[in-house]
Amino acid sequence: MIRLAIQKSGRLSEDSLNLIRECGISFLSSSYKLKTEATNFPLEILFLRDDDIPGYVQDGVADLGIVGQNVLVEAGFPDLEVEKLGFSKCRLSLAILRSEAYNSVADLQGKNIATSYPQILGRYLAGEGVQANLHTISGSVEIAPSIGLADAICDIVSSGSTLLGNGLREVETVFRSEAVLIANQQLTAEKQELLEQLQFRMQSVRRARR
Ligand code: PRT
Ligand code: ZN
Repeated sequence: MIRLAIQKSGRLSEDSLNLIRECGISFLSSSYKLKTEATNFPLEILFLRDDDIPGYVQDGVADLGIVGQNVLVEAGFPDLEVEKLGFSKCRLSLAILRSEAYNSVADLQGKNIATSYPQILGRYLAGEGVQANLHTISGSVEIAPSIGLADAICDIVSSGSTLLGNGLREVETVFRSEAVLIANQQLTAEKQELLEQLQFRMQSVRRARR
């Protein structure tokens, strides 16, 4: 039996469940449950908040997980990634008020930047030789500039309409993300074999979708 953690309710949930189903795995799903067992594959599915998934897989509470690379890398466990899944594509971008002038990332020197991704942003700015004051906030990052809380933000963007609606413009792409399959690094031989079977099926599903 192998244990897979997926997001309980959010942007990754439906695509994660669909992928498992398309792999030919059946299970009884009910949205209020915390876990469920597959009926035709030795798989247990745990439903968790996405932020908790990398740590649980690192610690072996779950053997496998499906999570966005943004959350995985921010949590500090990039090495757990074993397979790109091709959904929930998005980017982590820097944005400023539309009325502000902007030439290059050097313009952010000494500025206040609000983000939920201080690790990824901090590394990016260090690589660009820019020193800024990062303010970590967990939600509603995009309203920070208009209420005077920050000069810029760094947040997840997909269509860009949230930025537009908050009078912001995207000025730099910091990180590109998609959903990935992650695995604990000390799986038993039996679990490793199950992981390989799952990866094989996931790759077939992706090929068939193209
Ligand atoms: O409750 P839990 O902690 O599990 O979920 P969550 O609220 O932290 O995460 P959730 O469900 O919002 O997102 C899960 C993952 O989906 C993220 O970590 C990303 O990997 C991925 N993803 C893909 C996105 C988006 N697209 C996205 N657009 N996550 C968030 N957004 C936000 C974005 O920040 C913006 O505020 O959606 C808003 C709309 O985006 P636009 O650009 O299309 O307007
Ligand atoms: Zn989350």
